[in-house]
Amino acid sequence: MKTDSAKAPTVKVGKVLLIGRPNVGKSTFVNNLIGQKVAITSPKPQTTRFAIKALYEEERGKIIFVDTPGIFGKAEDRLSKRINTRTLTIIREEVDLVIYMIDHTRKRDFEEARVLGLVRKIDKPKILVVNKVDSQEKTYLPQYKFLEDEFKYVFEISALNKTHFKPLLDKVFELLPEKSSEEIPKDLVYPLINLDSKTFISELIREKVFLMMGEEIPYRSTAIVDDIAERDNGITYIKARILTTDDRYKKMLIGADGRKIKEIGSYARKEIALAINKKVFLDLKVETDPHWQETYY
Ligand SMILES: Nc1nc2c(ncn2[C@@H]2O[C@H](COP(=O)(O)OP(=O)(O)OP(=O)(O)O)[C@@H](O)[C@H]2O)c(=O)[nH]1
Ligand SMILES: [Mg+2]
Repeated sequence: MKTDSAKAPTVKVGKVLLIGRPNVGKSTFVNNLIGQKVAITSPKPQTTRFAIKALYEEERGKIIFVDTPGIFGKAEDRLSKRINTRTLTIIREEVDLVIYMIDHTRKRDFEEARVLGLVRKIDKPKILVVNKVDSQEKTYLPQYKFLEDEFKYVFEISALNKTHFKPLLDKVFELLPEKSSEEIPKDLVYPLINLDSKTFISELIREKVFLMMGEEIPYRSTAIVDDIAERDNGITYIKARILTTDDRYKKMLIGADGRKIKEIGSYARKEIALAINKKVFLDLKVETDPHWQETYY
């Protein structure tokens, strides 16, 4: 006689590490899979500076996606070094599955080889994801073909257009361990993301700096939220600063007649208001702080 029916129901539960070079689309994938912006994205490499853990939940189970900063081959400045070190620590954390993401529109290089070297050392089931299949740019896919011998599971997706997510997600669920509800580890029942609201808002501001400022400035700047206060009139008042290493960057961030900072502030304010579903007043200033990389990262 069957006795299975007496067993507690099980679901698939686990942590999935996303790893890849900067700019391959890791954060775009997590956001579009979860259906909400949890990690900021930009066309510039090195957008993500710390691991973001985000919960994906559906009837099959729960997955924590760990979106990591892209690993750089050469970490020249202090911030890059610190980001790399932190990412290396994160990838040593216990995970159940690894998604190694590549961008076929970029040549393989020693940076990619370094990431592959790290992936090889992780003794967990692995999935190779080729991203940006929608892209019309020149493809370097032949340079990555050899990976198909190494990775048992290969999926081609467009993180941007959300295509081919289903077969990938089916495979992720298939490979994750099955657990009864009592066995679900505590850290797998986060709220949606592991960031507090100050950090989340500062990330949204930082994203606008990445999107609206030229080459060097995003890497020499960060955003800090000092205060979030609900006023009686229903408006959420946010006091924040953009810190940058040098007076000349400060000047560029402020712009002629303060136009640039106004533009950054207005773009950020709209998105924050949308994210927290409240009216927002954003008091945003720019300050020079040559040491922010030591103080805040
Ligand atoms: N065409 C195309 N572009 C994409 C796709 N996925 C991401 N991108 C773009 O690639 C750029 C980098 O995306 P991110 O998600 O910030 O990349 P990341 O891997 O998180 O980068 P880091 O945080 O710097 O490591 C952005 O401009 C995205 O819009 C895709 O499927 N197709
Ligand atoms: Mg990212």
